[in-house]
Amino acid sequence: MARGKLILIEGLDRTGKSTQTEKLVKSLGDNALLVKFPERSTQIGGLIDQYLTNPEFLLPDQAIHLLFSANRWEIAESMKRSLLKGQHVVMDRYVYSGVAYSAAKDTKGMDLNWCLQPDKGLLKPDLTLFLTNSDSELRQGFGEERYECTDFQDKVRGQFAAIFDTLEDPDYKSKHIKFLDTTHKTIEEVHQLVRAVTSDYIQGHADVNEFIYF
Ligand code: NYM
Ligand code: MG
Repeated sequence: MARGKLILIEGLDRTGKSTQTEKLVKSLGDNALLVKFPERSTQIGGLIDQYLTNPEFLLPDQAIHLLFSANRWEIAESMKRSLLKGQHVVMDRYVYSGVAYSAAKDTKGMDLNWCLQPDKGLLKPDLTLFLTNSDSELRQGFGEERYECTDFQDKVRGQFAAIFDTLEDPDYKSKHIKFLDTTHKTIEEVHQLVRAVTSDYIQGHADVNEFIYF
């Protein structure tokens, strides 16, 4: 039986990832599963949630980085089992967020390469949809969590660009990563785009069964 595809929707805060991952999973029907990172319901996820929501809960930048990665490793095996059963797995954030948000802190030694190492060996997405949006109202109205402010988001944007321009393999990038500009588009218009790109990919790669790894 053909394995399912690992599909990732990535981007900065407030670019519509959660809305779009939910809509995509629904449109794929019974055969798809939604996985959101960080997955806050596990033990490690509980620590991550405290770090994000409580400004007094302090951790060294290296430690929280490793917890975000460990949170992916916690779920890695069950994701692989679902894919092997033929289910598509749609993720809301994954390794690229892990690397970009941590590297944006400018902590000594935590460059892109350092940040990627703990995720080495995780499954690589078959298809990444990277959502960008330059609607000016998105620059206001961030939530209350750590990282949710304009200055830091600008730094994260720079790190995402550096990942895709210098860290990621150009051949992988051209085949497996699509950039979708959602500026001035409605939720439904973005969904139609996301759906079209995803269905094309699934149909065009129906017979590819080997996995790719970071
Ligand atoms: N985040 C997310 C990281 O810093 N590293 C990671 O590995 C992941 C998966 O968590 N501002 C950050 C980005 C977000 C925050 O995610 C919470 P969300 O999708 O806003 O709930
Ligand atoms: Mg958020």
